[in-house]
Order: sequence, then structure tokens, then C-alpha cells
Amino acid sequence: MYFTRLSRLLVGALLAATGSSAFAAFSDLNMPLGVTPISREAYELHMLILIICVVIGIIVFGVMFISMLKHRKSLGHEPAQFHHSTKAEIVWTVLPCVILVAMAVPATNALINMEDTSESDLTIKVTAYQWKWKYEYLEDGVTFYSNLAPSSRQAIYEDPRAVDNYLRNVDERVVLPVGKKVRVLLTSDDVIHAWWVPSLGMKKDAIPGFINELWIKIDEDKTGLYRGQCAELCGKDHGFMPIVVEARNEEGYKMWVAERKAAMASKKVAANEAKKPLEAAPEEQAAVVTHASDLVQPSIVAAARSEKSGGL
Ligand SMILES: [Cu+2]
Repeated sequence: MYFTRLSRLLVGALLAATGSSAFAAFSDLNMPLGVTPISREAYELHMLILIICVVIGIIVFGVMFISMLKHRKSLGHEPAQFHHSTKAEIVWTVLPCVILVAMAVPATNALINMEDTSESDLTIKVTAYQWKWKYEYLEDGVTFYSNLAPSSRQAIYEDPRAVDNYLRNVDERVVLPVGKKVRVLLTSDDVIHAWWVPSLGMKKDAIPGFINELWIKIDEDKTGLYRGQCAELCGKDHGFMPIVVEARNEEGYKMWVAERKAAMASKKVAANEAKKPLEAAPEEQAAVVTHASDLVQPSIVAAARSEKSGGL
């Protein structure tokens, strides 16, 4: 907590020192600030360590250049003739150690928080395939596949600039409720993929035969769309398996679950209806068997008839 406050203070000081427009330009190049506690923690850690490195760099190079300039040969300076200094060696060993340990404390805290998937409100299983994602909402019973959007697929052969979010759009979005801790279980059906949405601050490999896990808790006021993609080279269509997360409020999420469930139920009914003509009535089966007597051995047909009438 102390380090988080310290990094906020340093970021604030940097903002004040550089001016807001310069900071805006810097933000475009910098790591993006996400919409989850973990992404903020990672951002603050990154800023804290960046600032420590910059300060060390300024001090070290400053001392070095000033020394070279002020003690140059042209001013008549003679080089010092010492080969060993216990004092200097202790200082340049102990000081970096202290700095490294100071940086390791907040970094370890962040890593522990990232791995803490306990007390989640919702669990989603994500299975990667070449080249699509399957999402299963374990509590809500919703399952679907998410593919590259047809508009992007079509644009590959036409004009990629003509479509919005080229290769960054999907046919089915992952809908998540804001303010809820979502545990994501990751695995793969074929090769290693990686599920990565930068704004959510999480990226992990999806490995066949293993379950990896991560967690996401999107801020209450951050409803909207967040885009990501597979981040592990997984084959020829690696660049064609994007991820789109839609963050909704709790009411919107519940509505989406109800819609998806209704759609899944009607799909099931339609599939059962489509199967029916294939399941012939008993009389029709007998007719088929009788007709088959022209084509197959009479003994097989007789056995089938006998079985039907309760014989054998
Ligand atoms: Cu992949």
C-alpha cells in the first residue's frame, strides 16, 4: 500500500513537472491504464519502477558526465591511481541490493494478487481452438463459440480499411458483469494459445491438457467494449482469433444470460425437429426390412422380423 501511494505521488509529480499535453503524448507511448484493479496495480508498479530507473539513470550518467567534463586531461588533471576501495565496493553492492528488494516487495504483492482467484462470483471456462474460442459460463449454463467477425473475414480479400476494427471484431462477444469477480479457466483443444485483453490487465496461456486460471473484476463505471487477441503464435490463422469483451451492468448481464438461454433452447428444439424424419415409424421400418429382402440375405431379414415379433 505504501508503495502504491508512493508511485501515485511520483506519477502526480511527473504530471505536474511535464505538463498535461506532454503527459498525454507520453501516455500514447506508455503502457495503457486498464479498467481492473490488477491492471491499475500493474500500471502503478510499472510507473514506480520506471521512475526509479530514470532517477538512477540521471544520477549515474550525471555524475559520470560531470566528472569527465570537470576532470578532463585538457584542464591538466591527472588520473587517480587507486586499484581497490572496500568502501566503494560495499556501497555499490549494498545500495543496488536495497533498491532491488524495495522493488521486489510491491512486485511480489501484485503477483500474489493476480493469482488469487478465490471468492469469485462467476466462473467462465475458455477453450482455445485453431482458430476460435469457446466460452462456457459454468454457473449460468451458457455456451457458445466466438469466431472472427464475417465482415473482417470478407475484408481480407477486399479492402481492410473499409471495415471497423479489422481483425479485432468477433461474431459473439464475451459478456461480463461489471463489479463482479470473474474467474476464467483457460485450456486448449489443440496447440498453445494465449487469452489476452490488455485493458483487463491479464494474459495467460491456454495449454492443451492444463487448466490455467486468471481473474477479472471490471470497475463498476467501466461498461463498454474491450478488445484483445490470441497472444501466442498458434498457426496460420493466429492473427484471426480476436477477443471482444462486453462489460455490462448486472441487469444487462442477466438479460443477456436469459436471451442466450432462450436462444440455446430454441436451437435445441429446432435440432430435435430436424432429426425427427430420420427416426422412421415402426411400420415404415418393417417396410424397409421387407424391401431389403430383395437386397440382402433372406436369413438376416428373417432374423430381423423374428426379433421384431418377439422371437429369438
Ligand atoms: Cu491462438
